[in-house]
Amino acid sequence: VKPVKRVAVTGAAGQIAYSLLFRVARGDLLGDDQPVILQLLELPQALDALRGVVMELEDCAFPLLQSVEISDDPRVAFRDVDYALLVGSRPRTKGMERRDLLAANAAIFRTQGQALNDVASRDVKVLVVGNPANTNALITRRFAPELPADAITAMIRLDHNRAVSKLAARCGVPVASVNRMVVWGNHSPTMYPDYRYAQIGQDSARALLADERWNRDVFIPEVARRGTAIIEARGASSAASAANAAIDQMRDWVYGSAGQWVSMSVPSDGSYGIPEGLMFGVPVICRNGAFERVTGLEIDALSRERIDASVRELMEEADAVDALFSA
Ligand code: NAX
Repeated sequence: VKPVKRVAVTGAAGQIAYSLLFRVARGDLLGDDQPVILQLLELPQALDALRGVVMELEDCAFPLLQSVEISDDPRVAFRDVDYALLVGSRPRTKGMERRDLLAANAAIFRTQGQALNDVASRDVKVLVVGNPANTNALITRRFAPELPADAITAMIRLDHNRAVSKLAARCGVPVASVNRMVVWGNHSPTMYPDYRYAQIGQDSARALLADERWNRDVFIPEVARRGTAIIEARGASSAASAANAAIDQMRDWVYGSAGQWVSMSVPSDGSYGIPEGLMFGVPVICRNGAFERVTGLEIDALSRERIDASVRELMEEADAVDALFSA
């Protein structure tokens, strides 16, 4: 039997976690031969609800689930963890200004970054899901200077999966035949789903689909607005699909993406005109427990415009964060 791995999940009483925890416990993240301990973090007022979720986890009798620990203290929840899925964050409430939202999350991710820095495994992999995910990840990194620069990523995989699914449907092919999809930028409406390099089997998607209007008027806006469409239809935001994307992104990072391109928000290395260090969705290939950025792609005028819009938005947030912590 493999030595047990510790997986932290924050926001563990929330709706994404309600799907995520059960899938991690049954082996969807780390494989069906990998025992896990779940270390769950919640706010004090949600611990009672979380106890109910733990009861349900127990009632599944998952063979791989060795134990479940709960806490409202990140220094307890993150102790020795190998993987951390940071799902909980402060949602925007009515009348709340963007600035206040950023400040509330800055406080959360500062504390969590410091705790990861101090008590997590030195090989920890951290995936930030809670919004604003890219900037929350930037803050986490800032306060976890002793972890490797590439230890923290933010989730753009849900947008990537949405883009793959939409392109496959348009071309009438199974999703598994689509490779080299890219989603650039922020997990926000400025994101840029880009299938210029996508392949359908051996063929170029672009050659199969020379319809630039569909790209501009349907594909890009509908992928970017998909989250809103789900809220309108379901009366609640994406949960199972978000949990699924978190598992996809972390599992590929851990076990490799088998040569496939996947989109991850990672610290920019300065290429593609994205300022170095900014947490930005880019194409990567995962192997040997690490991600390698896909380099050398051509950026045409539309791509430049879209990437720059995300850069602007994320730079504004990064500047606001700087101002908060230097004040
Ligand atoms: P819920 O409101 O259902 O759950 C969030 C949970 O986090 C709550 O139980 C809350 O008590 C807890 N929480 C808040 N602050 C905490 C803290 N400091 N420490 C520990 N727990 C804390 O939200 P849910 O639908 O599960 O979504 C969670 C987050 O994912 C939200 O920020 C949401 O915007 C974000 N999403 C990000 C996506 C992405 O692609 N990056 C897509 C899905 C989702 O919208």
